[in-house]
Amino acid sequence: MNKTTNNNRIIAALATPYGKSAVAAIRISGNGCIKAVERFLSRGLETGKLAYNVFAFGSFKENLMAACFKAPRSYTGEDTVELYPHGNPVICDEIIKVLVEHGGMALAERGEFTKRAFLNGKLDLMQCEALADIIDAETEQQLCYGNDRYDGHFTELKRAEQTLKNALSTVEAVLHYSDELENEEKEENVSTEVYDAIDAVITRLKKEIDGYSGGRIINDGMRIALIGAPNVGKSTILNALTGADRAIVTPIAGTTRDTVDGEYVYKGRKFIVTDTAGLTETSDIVEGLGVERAKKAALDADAVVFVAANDNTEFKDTVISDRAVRIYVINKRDDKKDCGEHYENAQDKNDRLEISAKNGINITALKQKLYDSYPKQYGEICNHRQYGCAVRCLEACIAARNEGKKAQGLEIVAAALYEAYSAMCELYGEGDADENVITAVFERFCVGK
Ligand SMILES: Nc1nc2c(ncn2[C@@H]2O[C@H](COP(=O)(O)OP(=O)(O)OP(=O)(O)O)[C@@H](O)[C@H]2O)c(=O)[nH]1
Ligand SMILES: [Mg+2]
Repeated sequence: MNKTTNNNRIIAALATPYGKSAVAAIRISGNGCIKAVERFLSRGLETGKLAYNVFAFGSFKENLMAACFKAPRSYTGEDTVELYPHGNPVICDEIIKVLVEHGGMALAERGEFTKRAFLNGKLDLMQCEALADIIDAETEQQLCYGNDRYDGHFTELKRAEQTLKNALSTVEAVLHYSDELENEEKEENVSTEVYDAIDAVITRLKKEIDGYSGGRIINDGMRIALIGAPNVGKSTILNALTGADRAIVTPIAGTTRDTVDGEYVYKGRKFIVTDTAGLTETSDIVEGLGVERAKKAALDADAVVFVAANDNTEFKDTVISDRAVRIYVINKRDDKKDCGEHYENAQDKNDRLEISAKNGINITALKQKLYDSYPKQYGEICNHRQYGCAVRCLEACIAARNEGKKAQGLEIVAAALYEAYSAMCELYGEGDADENVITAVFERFCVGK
């Protein structure tokens, strides 16, 4: 998407939830909007000042607070107006109707204000994603992580982008401005500094890519699969962990057929637990499909809780991802006492945590064990789009380095470096970013943001 193609129509939207509240906020953006809104106000707006005003049209009248911000010193980088009427849908609908029908404004699309901030260079794409994560945050950790990314606390990737840019211009300068030199001489002119710089970027990218699952888990929650034979108490564990009656529990083996998800937050971290059908050999078609889904849940999980029961039912194994954590739990130990917050004190023999899901014994210990499994390492990358850009950049850097070693010609090195640099630009939404990617990012936002 070409950043200069910003459509400059004036947009308006309710920025607060639709319903009754003390105050609501209506946001308007687009150059010329201050004058356009002032037509309906009893007095003029003063930049950066929130002041009492009256919005009136025909027989409709609303006493409200209003403020305006002049381009480029506003959130969107355009002239903006914010109106704070009473939080009543009838009032807000009427104001927006007047603005659209008589003020020539358009209703804003999802995330359109932030999209304008991006198109006007106020925010990069990574910051926009961080903002969406801040708005979606359900836990303290998600909020901190979003704010750290939004505020630019992670600097390494941006530095790597600059390093690549410098390396690319060095290589291109040699290519374009030393026509009289032979290829080998040109090669020598690209100092080892360029290759050292690429090596540094490779090291950094590998670290970032390794930290991806950590970032994703903070943002989306840690995915836990409960895996075991039928009737060991997996559904009871799901209910105990989430403190809700999520899954059906009966004494009949094979009760759970489909996967059932539940969520909980423990000490500011988010966990998504998937209860699964008991792993068993079966000729029953429905149960067989359930077993397939259970195996898939185990494969997709960040932590797998293998459950056995105290009645000699054994652990069932299944394939899990390399990075996933394994936790072994023996359920139905009804005689054990709750150990409170510290699982170290729990009956944790041979790394097998003994619990009674039915009586809530050592459930806190299990939560603590899962909490301790949260990845310690994470960086700036936390979603699939960002991961894809980082991998593309890394592959191109490795190609540039290998071509450099083989001395196969500077043109090839330059092309690989260009590919690496454009992957970084894509990460931050710089240059001609793909319209579909941009649309997908801003569709995550609500209307009015
Ligand atoms: N005594 C005792 N019974 C339990 C405990 N946890 C679960 N149960 C009982 O074990 C039976 C099976 O529990 P579920 O939670 O449905 O077991 P499941 O592993 O989900 O079973 P499937 O869905 O068939 O795979 C039920 O009667 C539960 O009440 C426990 O800690 N102690
Ligand atoms: Mg079950």
